[in-house]
Amino acid sequence: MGLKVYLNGKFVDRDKAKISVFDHGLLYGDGVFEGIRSYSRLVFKLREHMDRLYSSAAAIKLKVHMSKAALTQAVLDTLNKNDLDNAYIRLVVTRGPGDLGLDPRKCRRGGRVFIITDKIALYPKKYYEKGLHIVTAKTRKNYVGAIDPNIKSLNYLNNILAKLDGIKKKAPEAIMLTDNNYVAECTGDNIFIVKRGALFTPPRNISLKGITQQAVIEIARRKKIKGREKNIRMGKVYDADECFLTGTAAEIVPVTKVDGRIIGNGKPGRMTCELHTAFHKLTKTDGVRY
Ligand code: PXG
Repeated sequence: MGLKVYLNGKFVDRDKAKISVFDHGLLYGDGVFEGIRSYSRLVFKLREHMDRLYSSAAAIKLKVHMSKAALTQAVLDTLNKNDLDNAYIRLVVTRGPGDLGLDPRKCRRGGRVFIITDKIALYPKKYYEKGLHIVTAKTRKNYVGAIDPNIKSLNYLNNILAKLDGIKKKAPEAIMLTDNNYVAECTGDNIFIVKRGALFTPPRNISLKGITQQAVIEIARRKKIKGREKNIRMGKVYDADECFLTGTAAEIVPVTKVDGRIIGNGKPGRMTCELHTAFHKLTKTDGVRY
């Protein structure tokens, strides 16, 4: 049996899972999404992802025509249907089909919901053993007064442009700066630095409040590691003892070189490794079972 996709209340074969070319999600990037992961049949931080999805939707005045409980159940049902133990889950709500023109009121038939679940494509092992070599993107992060970074929308062009800057320099990730030169985040990951045993990450008003980032902060608090949100300039990243990125796909991945400069001793840091071990432990216990 091939993979089934949940599409507006039905399960359809992946080849038949299609949406209209008139969907404003496609025409204008008008929609929201979540990338979620399951570990050994436990969906990690599912409630937090659902909360963020509904907050993103509310921020763009997109009505999700399903209750949070019903949509949560649909995620679990999709995983069961596909019998996936370790999965990547992509949950998407679009504005739905409507006439041309960006007025969301044109989408009278309401939002469209789909859930793709698939085997997780893990990052190469060498990323974790050697650490990433990343660069600063030339492209600046959208000004917060234009697009709130906490809306996880389908409009990722800003991040894709930064990703292209990274690709040009053969880097697997790129740091995005705000228009006034503060470190915001990477194209699909949050960033942390470690200095003299304390953890720092950019404030949430200039970057997405990552669910992995919050899990790391929670772990650090339990381990009595000092840390806080802080405005960070690139000089502080170059001068850090350790640097790492967090994200649903990456989990916690060490960074050992930034813009050609070696970070710390050039190897994945001790605190980074300790946090990753604790994070793995958390994924084994913290989640919704299916
Ligand atoms: N910043 C940005 C801009 C992101 O898109 C994160 C930080 C990390 O957040 P989480 O909540 O995942 O810790 C993200 C997350 C994908 C994909 O398929 C992208 C993300 C997450 C999962 C999958 O591109 N981005």
